[in-house]
Amino acid sequence: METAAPISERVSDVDAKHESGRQKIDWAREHMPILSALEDEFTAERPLSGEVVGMALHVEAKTAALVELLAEGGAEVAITGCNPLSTHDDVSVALDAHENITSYAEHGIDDTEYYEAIDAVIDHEPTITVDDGGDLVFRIHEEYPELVESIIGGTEETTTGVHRLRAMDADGALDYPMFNVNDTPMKHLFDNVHGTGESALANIAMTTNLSWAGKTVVVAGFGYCGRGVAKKARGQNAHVIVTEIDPRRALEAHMEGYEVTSMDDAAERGDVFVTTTGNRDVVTADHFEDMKDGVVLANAGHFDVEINLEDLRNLSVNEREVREGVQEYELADGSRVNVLAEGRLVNLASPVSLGHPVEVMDQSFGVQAVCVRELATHGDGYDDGLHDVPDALDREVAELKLDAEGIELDELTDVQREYMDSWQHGT
Ligand code: RBV
Repeated sequence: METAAPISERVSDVDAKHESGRQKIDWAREHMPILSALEDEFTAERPLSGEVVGMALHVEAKTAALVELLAEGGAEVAITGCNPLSTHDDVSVALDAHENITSYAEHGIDDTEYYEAIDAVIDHEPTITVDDGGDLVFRIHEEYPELVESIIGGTEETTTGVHRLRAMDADGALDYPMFNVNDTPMKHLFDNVHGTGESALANIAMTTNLSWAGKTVVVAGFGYCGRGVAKKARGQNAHVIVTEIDPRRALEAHMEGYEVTSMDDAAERGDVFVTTTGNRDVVTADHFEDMKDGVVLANAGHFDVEINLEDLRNLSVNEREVREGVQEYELADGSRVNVLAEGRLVNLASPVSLGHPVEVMDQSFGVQAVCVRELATHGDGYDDGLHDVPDALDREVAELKLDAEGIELDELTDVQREYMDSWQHGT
């Protein structure tokens, strides 16, 4: 099978890219106290010695800080992107310059090249896999099952990847242990809520240069990402409408003070639509023709399936780029629908995108780092299948963050501990 060459052999101006990539990584590392604390431990103890870590993540500065930490911990690392538009080539080149890191990630590659890069990572015969969206773990199971034997385990970063893994686990088809990083508190309570909320809105604003104030913003899905987007949009003085398919989540959104209605109803009322459902066909032919002229559509879910672009193309009589990262579709009645970042996750795939804020990724990647350490040091203790992140590891990352912030915690007294552990105390 054809596999990709490392990025440094494919792009021009390698030295200049290296320099700007290095600068971006250094800035990020400077603001990642959790990874810095782990760096001291990893360089002293080298817990990942002898491991080969294969990764498919958004290759940009914060991810690079994680990759370098794993290399400092003794691992050989091979990495590629998990989305064709989220890679920063300069960061990819800077990573590739490290003696124990090979990066295959390149911006703007097509589907064939994307999988050639995944295959190139798998060619390193990883003993541990780190995924965002599950492309590595699924590819290994489907195309390289002979490698499963030598894999200790893996980790999964995002909601969509965890959905896929759950389905696989339920079928008994997940043949090595995987940590569900997304669902651990130190990840989704911060990354999905604040990270997606802040970065999706920031990227939509920067890509369009339009204001939130006074706009009607339709947020599809009130999961952790949706509630972050809704909260931050309200904070920017938008009127927020939420759409849901789950009665409890719809009620939560209602009790948070948002207007809740169907997408059919919201279609004609929104100025900006942000999808965060993780599902396909959320905005479709049923909706485009009802929309206001000049409406803005963006997706903040992992895959580019939430806004049905095929439907939109079929309905449109004209299509053009009206601004970098903004594609305008003109419908037969002359009304125009603007789609950002080709319907790919807007906070990472728009031309100005930087992904989630640094501090948030410090937490998510702190969890990733301790999970990789756990696999390298105690991986034998986990059966095949999907596992929660052990609570002690999640707590360790929280404590590192509190330390870095200088935030004090109270401690239970012995009497309090006894009270909490007892079922005999009553009124
Ligand atoms: N995400 N990564 C970044 N490296 O800048 N920003 C967001 C970054 C992750 C986030 O954790 C989320 O779960 C996933 O991207 C969706 O693909």
